[in-house]
Amino acid sequence: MVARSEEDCRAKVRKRYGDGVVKILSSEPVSDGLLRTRRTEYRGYITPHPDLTKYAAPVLMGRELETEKKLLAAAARETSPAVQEAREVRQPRLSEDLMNQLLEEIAGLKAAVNTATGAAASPESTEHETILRIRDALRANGFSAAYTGKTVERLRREFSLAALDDIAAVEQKVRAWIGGDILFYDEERERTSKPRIFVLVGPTGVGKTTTLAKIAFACTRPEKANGDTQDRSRAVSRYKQKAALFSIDRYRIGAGEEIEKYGELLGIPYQNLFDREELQKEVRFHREDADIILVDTFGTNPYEAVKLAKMKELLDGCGEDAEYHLALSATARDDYIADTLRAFEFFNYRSVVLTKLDETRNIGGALSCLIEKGKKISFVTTGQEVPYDIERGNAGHFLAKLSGLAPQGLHSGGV
Ligand SMILES: Nc1nc2c(ncn2[C@@H]2O[C@H](COP(=O)(O)OP(=O)(O)OP(=O)(O)O)[C@@H](O)[C@H]2O)c(=O)[nH]1
Ligand SMILES: [Mg+2]
Repeated sequence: MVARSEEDCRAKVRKRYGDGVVKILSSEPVSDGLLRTRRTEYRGYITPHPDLTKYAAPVLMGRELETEKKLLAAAARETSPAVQEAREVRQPRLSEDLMNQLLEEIAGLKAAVNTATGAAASPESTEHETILRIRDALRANGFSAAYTGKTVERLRREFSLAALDDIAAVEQKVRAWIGGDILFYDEERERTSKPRIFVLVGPTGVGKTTTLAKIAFACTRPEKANGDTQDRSRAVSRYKQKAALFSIDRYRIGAGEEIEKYGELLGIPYQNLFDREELQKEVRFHREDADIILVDTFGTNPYEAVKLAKMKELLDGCGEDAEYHLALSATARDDYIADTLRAFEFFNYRSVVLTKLDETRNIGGALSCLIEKGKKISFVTTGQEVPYDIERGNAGHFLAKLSGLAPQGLHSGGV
C-alpha cells in the first residue's frame, strides 16, 4: 500500500479491507511523479478480526496484491459452483439400478468371505458369545475355514440361544462332533486276504520304517507291544502272527541295514528287493507261510509324480490283493497333507497312519483334511521308541490334543 504515513496506510487498508489489526512489516520510499510528494510503500499484514490473529493470512500490498488477486480470481473461477456443476454433469452418474446391483454384489462377496473364513454370516455383534468362542477355539486348533464354518452353522441350527449360554455343554458337544467326524479304519473288519500284504507308502522321513518295525513287533510279540499295561482295544495286533519284512528302499543310505536289524531282532524273514520280479517271487514264496507281509518303501514327496509312478510299478509285484496304507506326519502343514492325500490316491490306500502325533499340539489342520477327504485313520504313532509308540487310532488321541475346547476342569495333554 502506498501512503504518506503509517497512519495514512492503516486508514487506507481498513477502508479497502475492512476492520482489523494492521501490522506493517516494512516500508520503502517511492517516487510520486512530478509533484515529488513524499510517498512510502508499506508492506504488512491485516487480520480481519482481532480474535482470529492466529489464522491471519498475509495481506499483500502494492503490485503483489494485484498478482495475488488475479490468482485468487482464477482459482475461484476454477471452483465456482457453476464450474463444479459442469464438472459433475461431465462425470458419468451411476444409475440407481446399477448402484443397487453393485451393493448386492458387495453383500454377496462379504457373505462368501465370511463363509470361507468361518466368520458369522450375521454381524459379529449379533452372534452369540459362545459361538464366537467356539469359532475362535476351532481356528486356534488349526481347523480349516470350511470345517469351522460348518460347525458354526451346526451350532446355530441345533442350539437355542438359552442353550448356548451353557458354554461347557456346548464345548462338550463340539468335542463329540469332532470325535464323531473322524473316521477310523477297522483292522478286523476290513482285512480281506490271508496273508495280509501291508505296504506302507508316504513322503520322506515321516516314520514309515519305524512304524513298520513297530507293527512287525506288535504282530509277532503282541504281548510285549504297547508296554506292560496293554489296552487290548488300542493294541496293534491282538494275536500272534507270522510276519515277513521287505523293503524296496534303494534311496536311503542305511535302509538295508535298518531292515536287517529289525528282521534279525524279531527273528523273521527279511529282504531288500529292488526289482518287481524279485518282489513278486518273494511275496509268492512267503504267502504260504506268513500271516502278514510288511513292505517298507522309499519316501516320495507328493510332487514327484514320476518317482511315484515308478514305485507303483515296482510294488505291483506284491500282487493285486496288496493293501496300501499312507503314512503322514501330523506335524505337516495342511496344504501339504491335502497334496499328499491327493498324490497317493492312485495307490488306492485303505488308511492313513498318522505319525509323530507327539510332536504337535495343533491337530485341527490334519484332522480337517482327513475328515473332508473321508480318509480313515488306522494307527497313530506317538514317539520314536520301537515297539511301544504306536496304537490303533481312536478319538481320544485327538480330543486330548484340543485346546480351548476342553471339558471344564480338564486341559489338553499328550496322548
Ligand atoms: N517324535 C517322533 N518321531 C518319530 C516317530 N516315528 C518316527 N520318528 C522318527 O522320525 C525319523 C524318521 O523315521 P523313519 O522311520 O526313518 O522315516 P521314513 O519315513 O522311513 O524315512 P525315509 O525312509 O527316509 O523316507 C526317525 O528319527 C524316527 O525315529 C513318531 O511317532 N514320533
Ligand atoms: Mg524308511
